[in-house]
Amino acid sequence: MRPLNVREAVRSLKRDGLYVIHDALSSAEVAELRADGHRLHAERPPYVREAIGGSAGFRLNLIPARLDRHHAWATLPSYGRVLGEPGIQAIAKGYLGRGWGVSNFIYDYSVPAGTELFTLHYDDFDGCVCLKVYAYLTDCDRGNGGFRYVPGTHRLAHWLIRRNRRTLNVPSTAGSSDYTEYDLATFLAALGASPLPPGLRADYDRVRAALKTADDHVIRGRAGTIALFDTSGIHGAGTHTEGDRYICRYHLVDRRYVLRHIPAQARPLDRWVSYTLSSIRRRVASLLPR
Ligand SMILES: O=C(O)CCC(=O)C(=O)O
Repeated sequence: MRPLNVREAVRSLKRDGLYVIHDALSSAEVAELRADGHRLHAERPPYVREAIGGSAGFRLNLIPARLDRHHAWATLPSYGRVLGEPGIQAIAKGYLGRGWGVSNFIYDYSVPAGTELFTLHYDDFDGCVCLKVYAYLTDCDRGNGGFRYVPGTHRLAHWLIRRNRRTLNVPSTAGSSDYTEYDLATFLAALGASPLPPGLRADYDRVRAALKTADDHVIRGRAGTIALFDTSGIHGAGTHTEGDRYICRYHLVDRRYVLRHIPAQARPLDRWVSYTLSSIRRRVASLLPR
């Protein structure tokens, strides 16, 4: 991978929720990642889950704990290819803070079906921050379901997620045990109904104008491009009408998420502090009058 400008990446992620690195991976690195995904799809080892699939396309989900259990790391040399890069590590630390971890890794290969691959949405990773490292393994553009991201929407969604927990009770549209997904209509309705703080009002107006042309927010790139994005921002894949599309993505999560959902990845000191604090909280709560 070519050297990355860490400071610029973190600044852009904070401002836009997105940072795109064109031609980040060499063609040999892309070929290695592509081959690993196809091989796993053909072999279907027990540590790989298929989220969707069929004869034409596949979406393979790899979880670090499952790879540990099956002693499978050696069979997947390309996994560390992107994540092991010092630039990616430094960006993850700069954006997510220390103690970040990896919740999962996905290979996603699709052929044209004339349908939208991922409707526009944002993800709530249990109120924590998730940064996706999304690598293009084919050239990606509007015709083959290009990835869309509406810059700046992550700030609004972060605010909404925090507030939703207390008051708004926005219903989710999809999800799993570790994250929840909300669609665009829900997002706009909830924001429209909320008294936004002055700093976010301008963001809201700008974002609403941008959302009318969401299809213009396709992030075009050649194979080897990497898009880093905060999953609280409005994003999704477009309609796939021509050519194949192959991407892989790493889901990186902050320390709070690691402690709650994947404690095996937490540093022993962090685990100890977290355990001690929650014991103290429980003890104090038990002493308070009901
Ligand atoms: O595959 C894509 O282009 C979109 C992926 C997506 O929406 C997600 O990771 O939440």
